[in-house]
Order: sequence, then C-alpha cells, then structure tokens
Amino acid sequence: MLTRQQITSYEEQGLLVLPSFFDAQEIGELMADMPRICELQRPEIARAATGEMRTALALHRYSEPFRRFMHNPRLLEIARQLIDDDVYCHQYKIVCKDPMGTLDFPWHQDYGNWQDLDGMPAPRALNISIYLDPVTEFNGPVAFIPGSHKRGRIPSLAEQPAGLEGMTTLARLNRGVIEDLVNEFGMVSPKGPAGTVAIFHGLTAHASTPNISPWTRHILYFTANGVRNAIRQPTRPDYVAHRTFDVLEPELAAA
Ligand SMILES: O=C(O)CCC(=O)C(=O)O
Repeated sequence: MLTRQQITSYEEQGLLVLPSFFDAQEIGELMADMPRICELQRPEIARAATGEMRTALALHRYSEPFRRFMHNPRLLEIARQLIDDDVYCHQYKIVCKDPMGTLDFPWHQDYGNWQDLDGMPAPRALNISIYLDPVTEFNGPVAFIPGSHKRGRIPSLAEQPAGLEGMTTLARLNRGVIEDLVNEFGMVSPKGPAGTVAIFHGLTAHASTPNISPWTRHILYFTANGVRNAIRQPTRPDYVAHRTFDVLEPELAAA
C-alpha cells in the first residue's frame, strides 16, 4: 500500500523507487525459472545474433512462477492505486543484460509506442520495474529524467534497437530535447538490491547503457494499464502488446 506522500511524489516525478519492496524468497522463486526460460526457443524470446539474451516477453504464457507473480496482491495494489482504476497487463517482460553485453536503449518515452503502435488512448499506463538482480552503476541501470512526464508526448523518431528486430521499435527522443529536459530536471539512475521496484510513468524519458560488469542484470517490467484505457489499434504481436483486457485479480502465493 502506497502512502499519500509516495503517490504525490510519483505524480510530481513520474518515478517512484521502493527499495527492497519484494523479498529474497519472492525474487528467488522467479529467478529459479530463468535458466529454463533462457533455453526456450519461442517467438516471445529474443536473442542477439551472438546468442546474447535480450528479452523474454509474455512470461505468463510459459512460466508458472511469472504467471503467479502477475497476480501478486502487492504488485496489483500499487498499480491500482497509481492508475486509479482496475488494471490489466499491457506488456510483461524481462529485459536481460548479459555480462559484458551490448544491449542498450536510447532515450525514449514508452507512451510513444503505446500511442503510435498500439493505439492506447491516453498516457495512463505505467511500468512497474522489479529488479531481479542487484542493479549497480556497472550493469546497465536505467537512467530517468524525473519530471519529464510533465512535458507530455514529445515528437520522436521510430528507431530499431539491435537484437529486437521484428518485435518493436522505440520512440527515440533527439539530442536537443534531452539536453533541454536534463538541464531542467536532471537525471537519476536508481540502483538497489534485487527486489527493488522502480515505477515510472509512460511519459518519463529514460535510457540505459550496456552492462560492462561480469554479472547479469535482469529487470522485470509489468506494464499496468487501466481497463478503461485498453488499446484500440494494436499493430504489434500480441506477446508485445497484450489483447486480453480482463481485470487482473490478486492470487495469494502458493503455500
Ligand atoms: O531495461 C532497460 O535497460 C531499459 C528498458 C527500456 O527502456 C524499455 O523497455 O522501454
């Protein structure tokens, strides 16, 4: 349950960090399924030509621990509180940064894709990112421009990130825009132990650098959307932009 102060802070910053929100056991249950997931050959899973893992989308389709986690009562409660509506899941993925890997993301707003490629009516969806590994300054943390969501949708250019061909493009923001935003708002890059949660607004500008460390960096992204804001004109595969708009109901963890 978020406090009034945390909700206000999210509304002001477009970003809210909850250190160690999930405990080691909850994260351990998810990570125990990672070696199996990494071996799967499925359209929802992308690797670079080098074999480096990139992303695993729509995890609920092939992983019972991740399916269950999608119904985690605390996860759904914070999503509901911030969206102020019943929620469904628009996208559910892990972004995997292998040790000394090459994956990075240019500055972008996620709502760019949600609007242009999925037909989402309003920027009411948000990302709840959950650190499955410790995130440090070395393993490719995500950098945010807090407050940038207040600028609304900023014109962008569709760019194809390497290794995600056929899955999605990104709504890249140009250098001048980023200079202005950073001069006004600064940048932050929340680090923290596994189990930390960073929630960010669909209009918050963010980017990330490659992982230069010898450790993996897995971050789980649960994109929550209000059921009344369901997408209208999807163009991406259903494992990228879900088509099931049923209200997510909490499920208690298995005993
Ligand atoms: O996990 C990352 O490094 C960034 C991912 C990201 O920006 C995105 O999926 O929109």
